[in-house]
Amino acid sequence: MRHILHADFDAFYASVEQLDAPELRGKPVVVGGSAEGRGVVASASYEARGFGVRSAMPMRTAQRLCPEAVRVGARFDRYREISQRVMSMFRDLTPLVEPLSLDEAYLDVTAVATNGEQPAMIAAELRRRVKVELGLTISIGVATSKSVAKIASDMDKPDGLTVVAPGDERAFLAPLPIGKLWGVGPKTAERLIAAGVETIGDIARQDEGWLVGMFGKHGAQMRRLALGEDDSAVVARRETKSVSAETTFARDTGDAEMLQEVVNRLSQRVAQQLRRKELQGRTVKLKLRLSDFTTFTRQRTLPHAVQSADELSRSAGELLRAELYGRRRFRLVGVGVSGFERSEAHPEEPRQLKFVGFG
Ligand code: TTP
Ligand code: MG
Repeated sequence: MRHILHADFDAFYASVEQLDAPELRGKPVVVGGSAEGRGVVASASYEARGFGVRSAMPMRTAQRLCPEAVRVGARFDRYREISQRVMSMFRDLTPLVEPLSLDEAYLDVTAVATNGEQPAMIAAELRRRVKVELGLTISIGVATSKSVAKIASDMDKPDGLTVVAPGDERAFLAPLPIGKLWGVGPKTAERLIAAGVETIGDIARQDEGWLVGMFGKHGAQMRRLALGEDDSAVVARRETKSVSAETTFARDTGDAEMLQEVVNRLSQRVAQQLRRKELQGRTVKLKLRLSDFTTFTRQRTLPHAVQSADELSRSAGELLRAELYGRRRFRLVGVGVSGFERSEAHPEEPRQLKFVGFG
């Protein structure tokens, strides 16, 4: 049996703003772009939620619902810094930490619990430590699986702790609306409700064949989750510190044109990874290995963060040209980027459920 925690900061961006500006504490605060700029609410303090303000709502609507709300622009560097600190607190407890976003992670504390500590106590102590050391509240769900822990962490927000004891999973889930179940989006929910299935308990009671008939393989999975059966593992992931690509030549070369072409190709590969991880970096690195196996790197830090293959190959190309002298021949070339800032093409758009920058 596993013991899993799902931890999620309360009103993360808004709480960080209230932490850094004490005059905002106790007040309705919304983080996001301005109404004039057609901004969207990224995070709303619980005071603002009392007025009906929610994430992903147009800022204009938020201001209509709560005219006295204070709007603050997002400060991603600060959120990232706090995120790194909380993730490292999690890792003090267990290496099995799976971040889902800046403010949310699964922790597998099975080994810690085997040493005699109750999972509920582990969670309570973690919440205390976050409050004392970061000045922020985090809600935690404790359960024997990821999916139940995630639902549990949301039950008693803000500043909540919900423990689902082993064996209680099915009873805990039964009264909850189907939309809480992982994988039940609005469309699936609509079809289920039309068939009279409204709670997770209703799903658990259905015949598996009926669910499979409606939703295929996904229907069987839905039923298992509704019964509290989920044996998916917590997959430890660390923050990406750098992204790189390199290649070793079949034959050493000193040909400037060919080397630049290789740099271009590697830059494309790196740029693709950066895009996928939504990262951009300020430090561009070129790695070189000579025929005699001497290996060294040259790097430069740019005034602004880059992501595109063009910008990468230009910078790496300049570093390369400075190394092409004499009869030097190369065995290996690599291109890398570090010094990340998260690329925020559309920072205020509703975020997807993924942990950008980790993995
Ligand atoms: P959430 O954990 O979903 O929201 P929250 O922490 O603000 O509030 P709570 O957990 O107490 O319900 O998301 C974490 C952060 O991610 C949030 O503070 C801002 C950002 N975010 C967006 O930028 N857009 C969104 O649509 C959502 C949901 C979150
Ligand atoms: Mg949160």
